[in-house]
Amino acid sequence: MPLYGLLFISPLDPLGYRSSVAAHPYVAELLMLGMMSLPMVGFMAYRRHGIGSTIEMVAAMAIPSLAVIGLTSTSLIPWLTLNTMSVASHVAMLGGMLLAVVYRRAEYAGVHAHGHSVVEPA
Ligand SMILES: [Cu+2]
Repeated sequence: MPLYGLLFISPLDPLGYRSSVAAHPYVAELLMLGMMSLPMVGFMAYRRHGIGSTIEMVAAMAIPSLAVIGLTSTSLIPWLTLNTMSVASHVAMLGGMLLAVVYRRAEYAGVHAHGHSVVEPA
């Protein structure tokens, strides 16, 4: 998110990118999803999680977020508007991540036994 935010304050294009994403909120939300997924891939690699777990975590972020974006575009839910889409998308994303962690709690909780070097007590 911080890197994504930097896109909005480029001295080379102080208004161009900001105004173009403001005009295309769905594209902006999809870009946000990408810009939050990439660091997650890096973090999962840093934590030595496998490619399967990484794909699962990114899916857990993306699927709820994409569902919110899709639902927003249908106008089926009165409170889900372009004004609330981003917050709802992030809440859904957090919920998806939480579900993934709870579902794989043995992998995410406690001692990592899948590649991390664990410091043994002296
Ligand atoms: Cu975000």
